[in-house]
Amino acid sequence: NRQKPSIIWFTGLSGAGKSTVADALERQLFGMGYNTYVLDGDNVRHGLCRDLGFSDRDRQENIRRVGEVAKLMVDLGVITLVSFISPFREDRRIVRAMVEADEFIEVFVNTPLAVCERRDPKGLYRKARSGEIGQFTGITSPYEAPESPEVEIDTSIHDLEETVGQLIAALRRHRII
Ligand code: GGZ
Repeated sequence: NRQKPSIIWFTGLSGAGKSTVADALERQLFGMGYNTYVLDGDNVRHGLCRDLGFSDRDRQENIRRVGEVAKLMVDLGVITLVSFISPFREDRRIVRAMVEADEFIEVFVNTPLAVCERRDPKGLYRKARSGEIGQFTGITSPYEAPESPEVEIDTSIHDLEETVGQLIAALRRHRII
């Protein structure tokens, strides 16, 4: 199997489905024989970025570090799936510019805020509404939607299997796989 090492960058609100989709896509790609890795808050914010919180500056630094690691993974020949809210357009642009133009696929997980808030799997939206936690993306902290993402998905209208199929097709179209 031939693969083009690249960064598949998932951006979207908390609860939009980024990690679920990235994990399912990784399983599918791994099953097809590709060399893949998932970077997300679970493995990064507890280690590499455990000194960072959710201020604008900390998010910017979080994304910068994740971008540097993703670039190293690409140098190793890996299809690297990256799943962070990454709310700022400028920070995503900087990471995009770190690799070749055809090595960065931005996936906008455009699940409506109302749906994310209804899902509220960790109760964070409720806490954000009550003021228990501050600077929460979509409520008290901004989310800047991508203007021209390579792929756009919405987990409120398509199930996981359809969404993964949509992404596999996009990766073929972009000659990643
Ligand atoms: C947004 C927060 C916040 C605040 C904690 N704002 O749904 P989750 O829980 O599992 O994923 C969210 C995660 C966001 O971390 P990222 O590293 O992806 O953010 S960024 O790219 O902006 O640096 C959420 C949880 O952390 N979380 N507090 N205030 N999300």
